[in-house]
Amino acid sequence: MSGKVMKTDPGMRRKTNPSFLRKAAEAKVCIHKKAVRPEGLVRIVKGDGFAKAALDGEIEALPGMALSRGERVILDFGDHYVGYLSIKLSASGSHQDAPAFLRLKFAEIPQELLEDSESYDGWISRGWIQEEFLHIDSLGGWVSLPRRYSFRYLEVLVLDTSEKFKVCIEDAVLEAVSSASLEPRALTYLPPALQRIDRIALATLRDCMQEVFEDGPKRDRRLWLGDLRLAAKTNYLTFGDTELVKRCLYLFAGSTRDDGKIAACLFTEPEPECDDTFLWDYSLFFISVLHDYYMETGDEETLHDLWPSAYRQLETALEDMEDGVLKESPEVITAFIDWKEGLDREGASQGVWIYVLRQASALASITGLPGQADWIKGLLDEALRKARDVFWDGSLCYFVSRPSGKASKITQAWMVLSDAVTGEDARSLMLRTVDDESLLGVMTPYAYHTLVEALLHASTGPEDLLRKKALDMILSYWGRMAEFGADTFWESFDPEDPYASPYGNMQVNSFCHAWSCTPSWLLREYFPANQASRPPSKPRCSL
Ligand code: RAM
Repeated sequence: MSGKVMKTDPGMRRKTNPSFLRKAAEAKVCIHKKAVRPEGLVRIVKGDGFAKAALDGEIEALPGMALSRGERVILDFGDHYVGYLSIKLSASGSHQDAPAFLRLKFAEIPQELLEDSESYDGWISRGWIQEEFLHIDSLGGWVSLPRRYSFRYLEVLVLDTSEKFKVCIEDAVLEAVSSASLEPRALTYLPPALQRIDRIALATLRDCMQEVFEDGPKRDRRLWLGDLRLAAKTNYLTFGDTELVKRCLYLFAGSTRDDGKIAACLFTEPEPECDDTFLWDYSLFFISVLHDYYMETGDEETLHDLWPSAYRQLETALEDMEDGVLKESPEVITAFIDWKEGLDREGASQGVWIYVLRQASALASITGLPGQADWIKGLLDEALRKARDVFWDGSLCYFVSRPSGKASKITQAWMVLSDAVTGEDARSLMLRTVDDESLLGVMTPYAYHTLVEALLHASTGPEDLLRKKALDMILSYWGRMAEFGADTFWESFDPEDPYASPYGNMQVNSFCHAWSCTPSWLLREYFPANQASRPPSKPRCSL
């Protein structure tokens, strides 16, 4: 973690647009429910990297097990799910003469069950740790927990009974929830390792698709714009739920700062309300999500409704810029880009700016007022000029960032993705970038995605080495998480340091995080069954 915190504006005034919030409510999606029962009993085994779960008994044995003080059992639900748990308990022995005192711990990955929440020392709330302490005065019947959990493993630890009775778990059932309805087609033509990655990526997105695209159903359980952009793109090619994207767009435009600036994230409970955290790139990505949604659906009404909100993001972005370039603050994270320690964000932000200006330009030509398209064109010309003049270092042959003057992989990737550099220049830049360990690397799947997409975007044809490099990165990064036993992909993962956390302690990491579902998009988009029928890479704005 960089020591910097995200920019917040606690004193801000909010503005709501009731008509947009009404449209968000009308687009409300259907939550599908499925009853899931545990499949087996497991124990957690330490090993290289993360701990693993090993079979420890048949599930049929569970009701016959009588647990006394200090005893525990771990139920394995067979896959990662999000939902509500009910557990049927009874007492064995004499009449229950004291409360049964239980600890229930829910884990997305086995490693979480080895961590001690008492030792938690991270900088975000320990309240995210999925752990409950229950006093049950009268055992005998179902106990339903009110909270929604995101997990595969449930550990029940008996903290205390009495000398006279023990606790039995007769049954457990999870009501799993998701708004994803389709079963996306499997990529059976790909090698098994990639098919496995695709399956895990789909499960990740499925479990993040709730009433909105949540960033992670364990944490933060809310709608973040940067995550939404990637989840929505992946969803178009898989679950195909365009209503859910529309709902999220109207929510963001329906609750903003009073000057129309869109926040980095939004809460939906008890009422939709934007957060007071602002990330320069995330606000701009509202334009990107609207652009992609319109390209996917051709939904004129939504475009016309939301274009003014999108356009406003360009105007407010300028407040954090100086001389055509984002001005990064030494104290706060103005643009997110990645969690990578030591990252200067100005260079990559210039790429984001160009990327979004191109999409805004496309939308303005359809729906903008007179003068808007010209204004955007002026900004784009200036942004491209500044990319060269301010950030290109001809002696290093890389885009460098300020203030350190260092080059990072993510800066090259965003410059390529935005077509600030094109053709053979982009290709050779990405070829050098991918293997040059002197460049600052990336940390999150969010940033790994950007690198892989840039490799694919710069590739010139089916046989291009860049495509192989992109696949290698998918296999070595997402594939490594799979080897570590991931059922869904994680928020943060450093193959060199699997325990690293942006929050100072991995107990609060999310192990099902929407921004890491993108292999399902990249594989479908760039490696379709019939390669020859597809262009090597998509033009940015295909209007
Ligand atoms: C974290 C979450 C979220 C991300 C922000 C920037 O709080 O992981 O997904 O978008 O950071």
